[in-house]
Amino acid sequence: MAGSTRGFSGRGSRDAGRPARDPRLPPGQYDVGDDWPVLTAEVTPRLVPERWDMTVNGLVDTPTTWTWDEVRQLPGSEYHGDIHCVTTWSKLGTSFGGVSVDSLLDAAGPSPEATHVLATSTTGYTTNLPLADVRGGKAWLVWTHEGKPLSAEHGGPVRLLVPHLYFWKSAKWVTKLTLLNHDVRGFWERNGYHDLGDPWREQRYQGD
Ligand SMILES: Nc1nc2c(c(=O)[nH]1)N[C@H]1C(S)=C(S)[C@@H](COP(=O)(O)O)O[C@H]1N2
Ligand SMILES: [Mo]
Repeated sequence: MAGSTRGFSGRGSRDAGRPARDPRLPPGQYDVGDDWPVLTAEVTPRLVPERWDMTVNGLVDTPTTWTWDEVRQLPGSEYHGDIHCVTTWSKLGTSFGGVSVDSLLDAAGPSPEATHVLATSTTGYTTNLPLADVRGGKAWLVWTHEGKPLSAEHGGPVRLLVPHLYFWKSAKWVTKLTLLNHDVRGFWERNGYHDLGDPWREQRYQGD
């Protein structure tokens, strides 16, 4: 086989010489590079970690609250991968450290009828998720980014991270997950954003 066609197989000549689109980018997204934009609908709260806590309540066997010290004693878990904001930036190959949401749910014990989660921030920001989308290693509570403490602008001391969905689902300054037997729209979902928000299906707005 002729070696000269290497890299061009299956592409029209129109694409010859253009860099290939990174396959990690969902449709309609661009690579923001080393930047990390801040997108916040409210004033950034300055939280003292020692006074922050995390509650899992609603349809669970044992409603549970963890202090900052207690949450850091749960088994550590990291995410290495990409994040995607609905405003079309994606940040590729980044990393976060914290705990899996599974650890919290395992302790609280979701009731069989629980189907959805409403995440609430200390600021009152809310976002809704199917329970299945925060279980099975798909969601984290994180307090480090690339090895350093998460800044207040990006949700520190602790934010939710649900990287397989658009980033508005990753509530900054998260303090509560409430398990429900129905879906209740959060802040952006009431303002027209999609209830699920899968970037690979471009679920940006209600009806997408
Ligand atoms: N509490 C809270 N969480 C939030 C938001 C917010 O306004 N308040 N914005 C959401 C949106 S729209 C996005 S894209 C990401 C932005 O996170 P970043 O500022 O760390 O990039 O946080 C999400 N979590
Ligand atoms: Mo966003």
